[in-house]
Amino acid sequence: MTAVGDNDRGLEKYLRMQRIRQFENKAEAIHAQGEIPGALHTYAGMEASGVGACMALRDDDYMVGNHRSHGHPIAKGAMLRPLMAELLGKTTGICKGKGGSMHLSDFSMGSLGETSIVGSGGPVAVGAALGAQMQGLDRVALCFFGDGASSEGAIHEALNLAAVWQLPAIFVCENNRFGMSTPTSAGVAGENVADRAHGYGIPGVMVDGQDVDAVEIAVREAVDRARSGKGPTLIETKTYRYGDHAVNMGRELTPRGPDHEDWLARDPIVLHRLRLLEQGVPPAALDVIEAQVAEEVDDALSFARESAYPAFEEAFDHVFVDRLPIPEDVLAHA
Ligand SMILES: Cc1ncc(C[n+]2csc(CCOP(=O)(O)OP(=O)(O)O)c2C)c(N)n1
Repeated sequence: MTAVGDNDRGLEKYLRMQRIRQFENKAEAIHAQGEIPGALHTYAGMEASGVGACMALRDDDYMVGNHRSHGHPIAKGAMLRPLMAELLGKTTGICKGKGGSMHLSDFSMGSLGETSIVGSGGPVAVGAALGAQMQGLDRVALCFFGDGASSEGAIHEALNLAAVWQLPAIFVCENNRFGMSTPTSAGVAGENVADRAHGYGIPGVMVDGQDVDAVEIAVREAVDRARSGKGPTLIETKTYRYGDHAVNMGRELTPRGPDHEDWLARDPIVLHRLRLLEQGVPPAALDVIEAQVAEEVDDALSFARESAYPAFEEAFDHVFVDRLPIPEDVLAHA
C-alpha cells in the first residue's frame, strides 16, 4: 500500500485522526462526570474510515453521518470548540445547543447532519446528491452508515434510487463488527455488505478500514466516478469499535471475539504514524501535532464550559423551520 500524496497530506490525516481520538477520550471522561447529557457514541478505533473518506472530498461536498456522530464532522474539518459546546448543550454549540451529541450538523463544512435514526442518512444523502445533479453542480454527497444500518430499508431504498438516477453519491458502510450487542455476522446476511452493490448494478468495494490511505484511495475513485456522472459506489470499510456501543452503556453488551486483541493492535492512528515515520517524517513533528491537539481539545472544553446554556424562553427557537416560501415557478403552476 502506498501512501497518498505528500507529507503534508499525511500529516493532515494524522492531525484529524488525533483530533477525533483525543476529542472522544475527553468527551468520554466528562460524560462520566455528568457534564454531557444524553447518550454518547464514540468513534475511537474507526478514525481511518472517517478521515480517509473525508480527505477524498472537497470542502463543498456533502457529508451525512449517523449516531456515532463526532468523528465524521471532525474528519470533514469541523472545528472543536462549537462541537464540544454542542455536546454540553451550550448556546455557542454548532446547533446552538439544541442538537446535542447525536444531532449535529455543520453546514459550513458540508456536514448535513448526524442522526440517531439508524439508516436515515441514506435518503438525506440521496436528496443532496439529486440537488447537486439538478443544479448542475459537480458536488458529491457521501453517506456514512453502520453494518447494522445496512439492513435498514431506508439504506436499500437510497442505494436503489441513487443507482437508478445515477446520482453523485458515495455510500460508506463502516463495518465495525457490531450493531449494539449484535455481531455483524448475526445481523447481516452475506459475507460482505459491499457484495450487495452487485444487486444495484453499481461498484462495490471493500477496504481495510484501519488504513487511512487505503480508504482515501477507494473513496477518491468513487468520488471521481460520481463527479463525472457515472453514479454511486458502495464502499465497505472493515473497521472496529474500541469502546462500548455508547459510553456507560455496559461493556458486557458487546461480546468481544477472539480477534479483539488483533484489532486493538491494528490501531489506525498507530499504523499511520508508523507509515509516516517510514517515509522519513521526524517523530518530533508527530509529537508536536499530538500536543497541539491536546491543547485544542482542552481549549474547546474550557470554551464550552464557559459558554451559557440557552435561556428557558428560547427552548423552541432554532428547532423548527419557519414555513419556507413556495418558489415562484411552482406557484405559477398551482
Ligand atoms: C431505526 C432505528 N432502529 C434502532 C435504533 C437503536 N439503535 C441505535 S444504534 C443501533 C446500532 C446501529 O449499529 P450500526 O449501524 O452498525 O452502527 P454502530 O453503532 O455499530 O456504529 C441501534 C439498533 C435506532 N436508533 N434507530
